[in-house]
Amino acid sequence: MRTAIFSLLAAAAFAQTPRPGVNYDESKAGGGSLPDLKLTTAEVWTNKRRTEILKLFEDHVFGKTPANIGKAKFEVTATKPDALGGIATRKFIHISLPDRPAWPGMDVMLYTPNDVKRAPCFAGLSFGGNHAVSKETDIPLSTRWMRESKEKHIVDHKATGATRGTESSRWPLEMILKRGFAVATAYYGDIEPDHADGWKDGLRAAVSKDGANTVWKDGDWGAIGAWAWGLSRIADYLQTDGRVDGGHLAVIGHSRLGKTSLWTGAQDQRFGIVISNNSGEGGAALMRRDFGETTAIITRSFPHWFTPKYANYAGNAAASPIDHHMLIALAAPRPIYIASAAEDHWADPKGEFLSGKSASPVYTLFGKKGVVADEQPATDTPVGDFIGYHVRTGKHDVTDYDWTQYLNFAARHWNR
Ligand code: GTR
Repeated sequence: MRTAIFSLLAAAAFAQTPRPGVNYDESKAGGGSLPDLKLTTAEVWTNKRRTEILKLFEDHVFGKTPANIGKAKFEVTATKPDALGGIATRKFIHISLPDRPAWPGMDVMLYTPNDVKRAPCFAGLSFGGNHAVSKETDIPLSTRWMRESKEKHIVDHKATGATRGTESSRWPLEMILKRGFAVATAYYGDIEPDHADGWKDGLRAAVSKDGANTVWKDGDWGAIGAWAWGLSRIADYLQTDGRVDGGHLAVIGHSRLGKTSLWTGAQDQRFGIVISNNSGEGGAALMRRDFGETTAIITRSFPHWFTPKYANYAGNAAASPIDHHMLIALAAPRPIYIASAAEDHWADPKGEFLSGKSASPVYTLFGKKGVVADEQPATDTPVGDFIGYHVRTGKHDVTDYDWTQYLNFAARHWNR
């Protein structure tokens, strides 16, 4: 009893302590000298350099997506033509791998605007499941593993009715649909539960010859790679749906799912726009800055997100052949948007801006302009041409302000 009380008190004290040893001092931030993008011509970039950089990210950061996973199957399981008060059609699509029955599959929720014949579409994963993204109460509750939430909406890692709509502020469906865009989303835990052993019940074990006994080696994929694979299967489906303009797909994600969105867009060029919302370390932020979350911290807290080799750069980012401006560059020449939040120091807003700025020369090769601004812009002042950037007032989150910029960015690039 005494020990239990003591450890409760200790845990409470720990929770209130600011993360020790984390640098928030701009004068101590690194990142002055980054690996060279080695730019020559647009042609050499497209045919050679891009592939080399993609391989560096496979070898050192996210691991390689296996080539032999097999063909996915798509089944439309429900269609509601008058969703969201009649403005949209809502569909559920079950994606499975018939040759890999150990993977339980994923349920995509697709909203298409009823007044558009074929709508451009945003695709992104959620942290809480389809029933958390939308407020519509007839959406099946996820039955899969759930992350524990501080608000205690989630009990025993299973979703309850109390979690309906809890992520809806991050997915302003009406606003997106009324601008003429479709939205496709799925729960990231359908692909692979997000904890150290989650892969054993997810895609990675299901497609590995050693199953849950797999020993992950340098260059093997991590959870971010698995989630990114799921987004590409959503793209496969979207390109077959008559209500979606499959030539205009954007991939979007927040935080760890923003890292995922960047890695998806790097590998899958069918996504014509890539959006990173507060992706931070391992995403848009430069690892050499060592500001806020670092490579050492992230590979200690979340080793399962990456290929094992990424941990070699803990405390030694200078030894890494990549930095994250190169991940941004992998989107080129497609438009990419990087968003930060002013109070999200953990994700290093300035480091996110600087990686956009440092990737901008790739766009010059294509006669396009990147982030344009030399300095990080003032709060709530979006900048950029083919690399959009803003730092929004407030915390680590996705807000209507963020979505307004993404919708404007997509409308501008896709002439909507
Ligand atoms: C944090 C992690 C970040 C970010 C975030 C999130 O704990 O340190 O890298 O991914 O989680 O996904 O909400």
